[in-house]
Amino acid sequence: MTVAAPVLRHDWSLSEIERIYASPLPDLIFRAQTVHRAHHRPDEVQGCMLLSIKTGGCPEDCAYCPQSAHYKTDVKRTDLASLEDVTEAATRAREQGATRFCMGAAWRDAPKGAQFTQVLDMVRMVRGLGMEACCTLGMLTQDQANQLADAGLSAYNHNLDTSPEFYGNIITTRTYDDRLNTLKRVRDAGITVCSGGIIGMGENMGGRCRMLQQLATLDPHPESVPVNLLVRVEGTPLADMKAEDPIELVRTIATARILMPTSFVRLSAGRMSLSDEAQALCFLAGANSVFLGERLLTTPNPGTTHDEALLDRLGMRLTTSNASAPAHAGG
Ligand code: SAM
Ligand code: DTB
Ligand code: SF4
Repeated sequence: MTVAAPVLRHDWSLSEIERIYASPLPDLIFRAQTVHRAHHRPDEVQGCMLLSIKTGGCPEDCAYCPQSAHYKTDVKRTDLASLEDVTEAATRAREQGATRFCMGAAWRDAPKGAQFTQVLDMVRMVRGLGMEACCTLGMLTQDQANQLADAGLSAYNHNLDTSPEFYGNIITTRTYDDRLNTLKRVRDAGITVCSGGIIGMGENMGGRCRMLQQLATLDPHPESVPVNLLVRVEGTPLADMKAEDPIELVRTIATARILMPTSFVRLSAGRMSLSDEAQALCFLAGANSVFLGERLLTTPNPGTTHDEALLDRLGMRLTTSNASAPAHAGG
């Protein structure tokens, strides 16, 4: 359900965002719910399924990431998966209720040549199954973005991850501007943008608001905004971070919902460390998508049986219709 011509703002100031974020929780949730209900069905969440199509050995040094070659983690490196294996996984995902299938690869940038052609084939296959297709392959050239668009890619995931000021504490092998440039290429190719970040990496409230400001001042807004709670993986520099207060996740989601009313806000990584009640609060705050299945890319996720039971308890359900790509202009 969408409402005609929503008023979307792209000029949010940091102080405005901080005021929203820090408002009393009942006020914050009320405002987020009001915005949410004007643009989305409050009892539905989209189910997305993730598959790691090329795992580990990544040359980037993202401090949170178990797939970085800079850190010694339990992740086993793999080559690019075969089209056959990915077709099987996508078919299973659809059977489990997913309407979006996301393929992730641990690359600094998308490769040229045969491997890229193979990814294009995967995109066509997923679209052929009637699901939205999303990829996250690292940085793209304009030509690669255009080819992905031609293959029918619905969305490209490329997260800003954190605020521009905090970014250097987390990643040194590429810049914030590199990220923004890829997002621009994706947008120019006509692919919808999926971009969000991670909370719980030691940033403060101002940092979270600055990240949200970066996302909400993109014009159009990203159609999809994944909010990840750091999964603290043994061997990564952030393994011993103190656990983030789930209420901060709820506040981040509610603020994202208020700033970007028509976007999908995705409750992404980190659900294994959230109670069902905390997840319910995230839905009240305007999250309208989750990843299904027992695995994200390399780390565990609650799994479909648990999620079905949770949604059932909440009187909610997975979205069954598949808008082949979000119909609304997004932002
Ligand atoms: N290599 C590509 C890239 O960085 O864009 C795609 C894959 S990367 C794993 C996709 C996103 O997953 C990252 O941008 C980050 O936001 C998220 N992510 C990775 N490890 C995570 C962790 N331990 N906890 C939470 N989110 C994580
Ligand atoms: C996103 O923002 N979160 C997903 C998806 N985009 C690709 C990935 C989460 C990965 C969590 C760590 C792992 O499982 O390796
Ligand atoms: Fe590589 Fe992406 Fe992990 Fe960074 S987040 S190390 S770019 S796979």
